[in-house]
Amino acid sequence: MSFVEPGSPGDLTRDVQSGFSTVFGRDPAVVGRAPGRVNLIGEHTDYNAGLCLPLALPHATYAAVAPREDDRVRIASRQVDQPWEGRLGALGGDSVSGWAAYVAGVLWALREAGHEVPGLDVYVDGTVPLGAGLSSSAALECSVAVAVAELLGLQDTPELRRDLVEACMRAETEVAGAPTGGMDQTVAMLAEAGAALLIDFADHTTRAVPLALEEAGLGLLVTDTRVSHALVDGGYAARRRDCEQAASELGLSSLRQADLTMLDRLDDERIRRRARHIVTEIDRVADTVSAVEAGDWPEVARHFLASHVSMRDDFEISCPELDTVVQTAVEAGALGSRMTGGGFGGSAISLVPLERLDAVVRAVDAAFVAASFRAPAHLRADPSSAAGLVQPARPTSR
Ligand code: GAF
Repeated sequence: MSFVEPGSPGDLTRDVQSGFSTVFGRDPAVVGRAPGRVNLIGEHTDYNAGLCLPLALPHATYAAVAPREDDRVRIASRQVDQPWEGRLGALGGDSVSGWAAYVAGVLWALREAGHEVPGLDVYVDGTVPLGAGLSSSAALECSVAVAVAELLGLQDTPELRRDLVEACMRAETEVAGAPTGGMDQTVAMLAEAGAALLIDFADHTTRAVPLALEEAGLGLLVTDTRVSHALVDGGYAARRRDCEQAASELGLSSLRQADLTMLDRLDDERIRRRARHIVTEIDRVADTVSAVEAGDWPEVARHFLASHVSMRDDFEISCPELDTVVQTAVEAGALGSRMTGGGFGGSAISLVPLERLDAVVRAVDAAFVAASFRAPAHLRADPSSAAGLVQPARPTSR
């Protein structure tokens, strides 16, 4: 059974440092690390002032950074051939697009927040699968944010972490152009190892929900369908617009205030279904937290399946590959399974008895061969810790 491995933090730190040195001909001053995420439940609820329950993956992005004497910014990555180079003043403009916009956007947002970000060299590397719906973008933003915060001498406090979440969200929505809701950046900056993070987007409060998976003989299996998902494509924004239309027709500031009976007032059948997904999904998050805290894993699994059906039928963001993972995983012994993340491809998450992990992976692989789908990739989602530094800043020759 082969999984996409998270890699050892020591090796990855050395790799990103040596990649930086090869590209820029000097040592980095600091290395930041930020995890990818998988969401247990609560999809498209963040921009509806709702609840969600993500966790940090052990897979992470590493950003090696050093300040420069001038006002230039150079951004390079081991995963992407084309480096980006420009001036500090160009960071928020049209000159930066694609992956580099997530990095440039963070620097721009920190400057907008009043920080004196200097010219920088940035090199990134890591093990978060790209385009798999596992928040490689937020991991990239947050790894850069923690590294630059250290260079700026900012103290690592809960307030700073909230400010960095804000900066990373602005990078994503205003510079990269992905109209996302904030779940990914919040969990990357605030997750706790061994727990999922309950986020309430009505007031932006968070609470760690410990996941006693091992004790229950369970594991979380993430299956990347390798159907590439991109949040800058139109589907995500269209769902967001439908939700905003529903709230506005109901005279509410967000669908968090809606209940199922109100939805009959929505004339358009599609808009009604979109709203029904959000209203029922928010309830499922609350019920899942209760079930996790009661150790009632079969109940958690029932919510997984109901969530998947809601996303497939009401929100219409699943695809044949995701539906195949969910159905096959359950037939092969998973307690529950659901698509996770923004949808239109990406990954599914399955709650699996440890002794059935092998069988579930094999069954999904075989089902993909039978359906002539591209081979999927699998990874173990052991709940991990939030973004941080992996190397303390040290003086550099500026
Ligand atoms: C993506 C977005 F970035 C998040 O904000 C969230 O809306 C998620 O899709 C769906 O739950 O990851």
